[in-house]
Amino acid sequence: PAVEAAKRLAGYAAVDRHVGLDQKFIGIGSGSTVPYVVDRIVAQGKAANRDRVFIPTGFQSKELIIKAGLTLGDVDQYPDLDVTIDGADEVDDELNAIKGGGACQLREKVLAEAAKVWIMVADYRKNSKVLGTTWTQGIPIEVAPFAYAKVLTNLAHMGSPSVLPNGKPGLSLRMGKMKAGPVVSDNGNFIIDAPFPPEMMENALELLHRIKMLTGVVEVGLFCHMAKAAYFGNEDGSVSIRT
Ligand code: DER
Repeated sequence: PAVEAAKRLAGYAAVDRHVGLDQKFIGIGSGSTVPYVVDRIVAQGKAANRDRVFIPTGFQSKELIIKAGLTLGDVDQYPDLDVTIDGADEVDDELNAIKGGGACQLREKVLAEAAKVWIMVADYRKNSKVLGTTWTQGIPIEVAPFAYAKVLTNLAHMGSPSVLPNGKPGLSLRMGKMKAGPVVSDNGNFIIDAPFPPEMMENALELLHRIKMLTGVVEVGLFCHMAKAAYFGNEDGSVSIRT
């Protein structure tokens, strides 16, 4: 309940600050925090939402918009957004983020770049200094299925460990839980989770560029120098805002 309350705090605060009547074209991200963003937008009332269009970052986000009775749009029709609000798996003190826990990072990054303002919302667990401190599962990387084995090998050569210091699996192809075989993204690709040691995560932008250049990589779950602000709900009912 403390985490849910914190997610709600972050979602509400971000909407109150960044979704006004001037914001018509709004990107909605993925995960368990953005439903509070949508709730807060719906609470602004029918008149406020009548002329707005909401663009999703994937299946879950699309369903959220439809169920909320908001107008659904596509990034093809609305390539320039006023604001996109999305969750994050971890955020460092320079507003770099690990994203892709929900395997939606390709469309999320497209909508992040399409927006004049990109905002992250998260509970206190995601508020970090160096990426990889709290989100230890690794950087989610969307890869073309044909190339996944080669990309795994290249990531291992780059220094991604197959076993974490705590003994848990490290570098790996993300497997389905209630589905035999690997997770398949909304774009029909696989996801590799690649942890890296702290000294490599400290330079997230350099790591992003090195990973993105590997043949077969479609998109990397590192969002560097993109966010205008991150809103963290705290256990004590306060909200921390990093800009
Ligand atoms: O995949 C993502 O990047 C999503 O935004 C998600 O992982 C955010 O996490 P949340 O469910 O804690 O909001």
